[in-house]
Order: sequence, then structure tokens, then C-alpha cells
Amino acid sequence: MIKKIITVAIVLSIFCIIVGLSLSDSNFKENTSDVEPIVKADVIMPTKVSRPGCDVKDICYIPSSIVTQKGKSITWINEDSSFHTVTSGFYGEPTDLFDSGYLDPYQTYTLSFDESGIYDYFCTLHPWMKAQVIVE
Ligand SMILES: [Cu+2]
Repeated sequence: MIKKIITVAIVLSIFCIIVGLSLSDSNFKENTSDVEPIVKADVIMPTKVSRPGCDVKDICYIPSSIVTQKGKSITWINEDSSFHTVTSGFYGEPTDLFDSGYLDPYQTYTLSFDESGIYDYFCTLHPWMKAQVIVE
């Protein structure tokens, strides 16, 4: 009789362990797949650049100087809560090569460069925001 009870107890505990393991497996499965960012951008307009100061550390556009190859494209993303632009030339002296227009928060702008050279650009709304693309 005691042997029977012990056997049943062992079988029950093994059953419980198996059920517990399978439950914990399905209930607490971690998602280990790499989460890809929704937008891949090369240059970021970070927060707070609508106020002067980012120019001191040269972080109005990050990076403020980006090197690319002929035929490749660059994507900008506006991560600020204000509008910004990516406009060729310098403030007060646009070169009319490219102009993103006002970029909404989290809007992107992509441009491909077919000729090598140094392309300075700025934000038409914030004179202190300037950077460049170097096309090799
Ligand atoms: Cu701006």
C-alpha cells in the first residue's frame, strides 16, 4: 500500500514538473529576434536643435559631416519636435541643388548623390544648423 502511494506520488510529481516546464516555456518565451529600427537613417536631426547651442558641439545634424560614395543615397531623419530642412548651400545663400522642404517630426528625406564633391547644407528655419555631405 505504501509502495503504491509512493509510486503515485513520484508519478504525480514528475507529471507536475513536466507540465510546469512546458507551461513556463510557452508563457515566458522571450523574443530574442533582433528588433530592426523602423527607419534607417544616416543623418539624425536630434531633439532641441531648434534652439541655438547645438552648433557649439557640432551636433545639429549627426554626423555633421558624412562621407559617401558616388551613386549612394543619404537618408536624414528629423527626430526633433520642430520642423527642420535639409537645404543645399548656406543660410542666406542656398544653392538650389536640393531642398527637403519642412520635415515633420520623424519624417525622413533621402537624396542620392551622383557627383563627387562637398555639399554643404543647412536648415532654413535655424541658421545655426549646418552640416555637409562629402561624396567621394
Ligand atoms: Cu532646423
